[in-house]
Amino acid sequence: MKTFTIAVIAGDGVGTEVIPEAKRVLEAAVKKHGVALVFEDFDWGSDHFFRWGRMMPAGAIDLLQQCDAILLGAVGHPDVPDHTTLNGLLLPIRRAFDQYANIRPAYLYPGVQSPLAKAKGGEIDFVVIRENTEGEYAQVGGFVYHLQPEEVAIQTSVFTRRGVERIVRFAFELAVKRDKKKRVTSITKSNAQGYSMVLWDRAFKEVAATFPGIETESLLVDAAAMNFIRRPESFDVVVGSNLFCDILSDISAAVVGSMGLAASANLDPLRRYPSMFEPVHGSAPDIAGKGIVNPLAMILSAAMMLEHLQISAAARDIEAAVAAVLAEGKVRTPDIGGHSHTSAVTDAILEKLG
Ligand code: GGG
Repeated sequence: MKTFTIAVIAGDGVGTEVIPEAKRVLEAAVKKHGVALVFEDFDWGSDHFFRWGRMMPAGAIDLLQQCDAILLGAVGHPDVPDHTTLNGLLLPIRRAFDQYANIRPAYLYPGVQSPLAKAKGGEIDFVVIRENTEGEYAQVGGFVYHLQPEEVAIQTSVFTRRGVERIVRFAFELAVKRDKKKRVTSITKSNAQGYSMVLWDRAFKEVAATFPGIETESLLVDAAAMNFIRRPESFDVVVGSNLFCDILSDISAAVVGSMGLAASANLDPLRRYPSMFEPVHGSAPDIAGKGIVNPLAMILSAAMMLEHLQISAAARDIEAAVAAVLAEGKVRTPDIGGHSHTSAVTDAILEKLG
């Protein structure tokens, strides 16, 4: 029997609630396909920070590197600054394993109500591809006159030709593979960011020329934000920088019904290192501990992990089970208009998986 080792970082807040649900579903899904998963749990996150002064131990990356993939719940705690939690755990993992492609699907499941009155199930179906290792998240900068009245903060974005070309090429290859609208939309703000985003636009044009069968569109990020709401059905693959696509993928998640349905994959497309799979949502301290968090973003992220590990039949089984439960509409958490508890949603998925 083929066995995969999965590193599991539940993290903070609702992360600790959705991870056990994803494990239950994964175990049931792979069993039918002659595959075994061994979960290695790491208790890293804000509690680790309170005890040891760091979000994860010094040797964390070496431990993760031995695994086939990483499942992450959420990071963030009201008593720890957000830049500490993010720079202490999530961002170093993305960079250490060169997980340069962050894939964030936006699909309006039949049975889920979009806040957009005219949107019908199945009609919104696109993927946001976020550059995941550089750009505005490069952490280059510093303070001058730190904490003094005349304080200065400098934050520099880093856009490399290699980094832009590879993410844009990834987006085009995905548009070919999806075989849907065959359209790639590039997001920049080159009227204001006259160096980095101009480099992006040039690289986009050059890569696009090598994919003659794919239609292209270039939007400024403000126009993209508007069009995600005005004409979401027109998008197929959307590619943009680290910060822009982080923001836009919150809009796309809202448009397809809930952040609680938004899955994501942090991929090393070259498969040199483990890739990481996490819901787009954070630790959600406002609902943490109430047993009402929607587990489906985590469960769908776990399905993306199975797809990446080439256990595709099991991934498809999970996606079909999620679609069936959402279409029936009997069991759902409050974020999508229901009254069910987190574990009841997982139970319904397990029932569909048989
Ligand atoms: N699911 C992991 C998590 O907690 N994400 C929330 C977050 O703040 N992510 C930052 C980012 O993806 O840039």
